[in-house]
Amino acid sequence: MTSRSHPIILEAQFSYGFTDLGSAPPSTWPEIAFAGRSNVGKSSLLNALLQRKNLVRTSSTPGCTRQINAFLVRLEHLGPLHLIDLPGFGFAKRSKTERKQWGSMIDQYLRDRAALAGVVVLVDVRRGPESLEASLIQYLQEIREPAIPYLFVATKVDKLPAAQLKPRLDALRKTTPGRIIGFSAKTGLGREELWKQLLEAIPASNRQKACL
Ligand SMILES: Nc1nc2c(ncn2[C@@H]2O[C@H](COP(=O)(O)OP(=O)(O)OP(=O)(O)O)[C@@H](O)[C@H]2O)c(=O)[nH]1
Ligand SMILES: [Mg+2]
Repeated sequence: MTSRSHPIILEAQFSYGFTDLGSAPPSTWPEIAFAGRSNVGKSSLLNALLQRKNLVRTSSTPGCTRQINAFLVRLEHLGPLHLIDLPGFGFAKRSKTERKQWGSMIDQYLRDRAALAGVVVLVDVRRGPESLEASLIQYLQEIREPAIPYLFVATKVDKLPAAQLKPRLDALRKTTPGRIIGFSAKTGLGREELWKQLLEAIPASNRQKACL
């Protein structure tokens, strides 16, 4: 790596989408998944992270992402990795059957995807983690040994007046397990810190596969 704190993105492209793990291609590269309520900003965060305006479809209507979508990213001096955009949790407007199907699709992915190296849990900075996110974290700790690493991101920080941001993040840090990074897809705030954490989650064996 150079001295810059975020990697140089050589390529970012849609790789595959699936609704059933059985039909997903084998996991070739480490995967980092982005989870959170509908409309919290998962797809927007991926676009901001990859510095691509419309690579990942976003929408002001909750429930936009309906399948699990994988984006292949090639970074300078690092092996490739997949960033995984998960459909949002807890979207009440779907039918019960559909919600159940979605739940089991995400559940199966988190439980069985061998390449899953970490989960980023997104919460709106104004809401913070609630019981839904707490159950997700607990679930992540139960389903695998060793547990899948996770990290919280507080999204849409640009919606808070600047003077309120630090006190709000300080308050969230006191009550949130593990690390929480403030992020704005609109201004790019938090992007470097998030990249740094993501790269730490990638298995060392893959990090050494430099020079593609
Ligand atoms: N102001 C502001 N708006 C944001 C930010 N991130 C996302 N949004 C807006 O929030 C809405 C939802 O964003 P998405 O990225 O589609 O949310 P999602 O979590 O992928 O939603 P689902 O696919 O439905 O689960 C869109 O209108 C975005 O423009 C942010 O950092 N700041
Ligand atoms: Mg989405």
